[in-house]
Amino acid sequence: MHLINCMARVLLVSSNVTEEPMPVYPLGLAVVAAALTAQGHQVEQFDFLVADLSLDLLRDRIRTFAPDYVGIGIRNLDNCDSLTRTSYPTLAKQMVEVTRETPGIRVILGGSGFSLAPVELLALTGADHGVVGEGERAVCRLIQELESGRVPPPLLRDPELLDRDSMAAPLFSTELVAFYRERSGMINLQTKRGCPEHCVYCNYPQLEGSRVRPMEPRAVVDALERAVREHRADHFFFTDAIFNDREGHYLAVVEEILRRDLAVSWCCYLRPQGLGRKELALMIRAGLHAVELGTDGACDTTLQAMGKNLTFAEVLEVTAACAAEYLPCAHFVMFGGPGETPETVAEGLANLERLDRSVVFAFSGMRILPGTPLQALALRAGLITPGTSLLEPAYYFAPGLDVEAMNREIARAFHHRRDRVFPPEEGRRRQQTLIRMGYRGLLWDTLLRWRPAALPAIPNGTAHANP
Ligand code: B12
Ligand code: SF4
Repeated sequence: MHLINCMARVLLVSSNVTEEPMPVYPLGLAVVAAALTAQGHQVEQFDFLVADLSLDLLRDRIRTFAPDYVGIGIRNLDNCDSLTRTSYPTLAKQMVEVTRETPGIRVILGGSGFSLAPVELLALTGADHGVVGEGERAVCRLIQELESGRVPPPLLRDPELLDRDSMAAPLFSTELVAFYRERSGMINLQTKRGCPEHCVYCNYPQLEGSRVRPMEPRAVVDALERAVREHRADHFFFTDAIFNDREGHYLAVVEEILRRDLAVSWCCYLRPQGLGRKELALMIRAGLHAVELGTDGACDTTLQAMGKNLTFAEVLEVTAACAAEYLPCAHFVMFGGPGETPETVAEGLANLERLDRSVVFAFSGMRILPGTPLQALALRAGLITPGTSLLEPAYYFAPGLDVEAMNREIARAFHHRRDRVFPPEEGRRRQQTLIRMGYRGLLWDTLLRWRPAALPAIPNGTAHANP
């Protein structure tokens, strides 16, 4: 893209105030900030959580910075917990109202939450434009169009997925890094986009595409190194949908970290399949200190009904490899979805008992996200209608299943085990206790009773080990 003549002032605002399971750095916003800055625009970043949820501080920033455009990032629609429901989009509406107090500002929405229900969110908030999906190129084009006096449609989506040279590295803000290091002990980075799997409930392929698009390993590690050097960050979360892609691109990133001998520690999502001690050991040498496993189903019947392309035997194998390498791991498992019956609940709970030396988080029901195969299943089962807005959380429960009985069974099986968490509210309660005790980071790793062999020291006084 050519550099535009007109430089605009753009205020990027993160509307995410979720602190569970931890506050997360607004990475998408930082990526968009980098792309706009590279185009010559003057960009400032404002985080509503850092600003203590103060609309007055937003008002002040708009007054002092006098932006031409305000870009509001909507990351989450809700917390995906059927037992304690939340909904966040009204916050973005209030922010749009604040910008409207100053005439002439154009408001652009974007982010993963926004991209799930763009039409509804544009209508709800009254914003001028929205960018669906990847933002870095689309938002530059949108502003270029507007600056040239053209009138683009309200909703834009980049017609093509970005390639490895056009995915931007984040522009971290010193103020925000300091806040998130203090509050959650880590910041985040992405090494690739896309997921080729077809899990029925999941919208990641919709958000990022179904082709794995790795970033240049050197560029990823440059960003990591910059964050260490410029912001004293030392602990990271790689936000890839699946870090251990089948083609093994992740190993190139790991090797690049090792080659530069960076003293960082990090965690990521791993697919519990095709992963042995050799790969884990290499990652641990490069700083991996804990993993979140996308297990999702507790027995083969439900794994298959979810389209996971995964067996419970494979889950057991990877869990054993993690345990052998003293790598803390956590499983996230949903009950009540397609194919669930009282028999599969019993089988699943018995299977989970076999997951040694790992934490298990269980969830009741599956959030129905727009555009997923689960939405079609729910329509067919009469759980929702074509007119149901999925902006407010709706959950899939297998027709005929006694949900209360299932929840009781899970609670009973998890009772008295500190490495088993259900209902999710229980996780929040424990999280608050650990935070009060001064812990930061993933926190669930503190629920394991054994101490990992090569536990990295987390400077700034926070810990990731057992209390
Ligand atoms: C990694 C991840 C996590 C990690 C984060 C770790 C960390 N330290 O960062 C963990 C496990 C902690 C987590 C937790 C949660 N997550 Co999460 N997470 C993700 C994931 C996989 C990637 C997010 C990411 O960083 N992407 C990389 C960045 C670069 O991409 P991006 O943010 O989408 O930004 C791009 C565009 O959206 C756009 N863009 C972004 N902002 C803006 C702003 C403007 C103005 C514009 C124009 C464009 C734009 O441009 C960017 C660059 O292309 C997404 C799913 C996905 N594939 O996107 C879910 C996702 C964001 N999470 C989701 C949810 C619900 C949650 C939780 C509430 C779950 C829970 N109950 O615990 C919590 C909330 C945490 C919090 N404090 O906000 C949902 C949100 C939507 C929804 N259903 O409400 C998603 C989409 C997954 C899903 N199933 O739908 N999450
Ligand atoms: S659940 Fe994980 S593996 Fe399945 S489609 Fe989503 S990101 Fe891919």
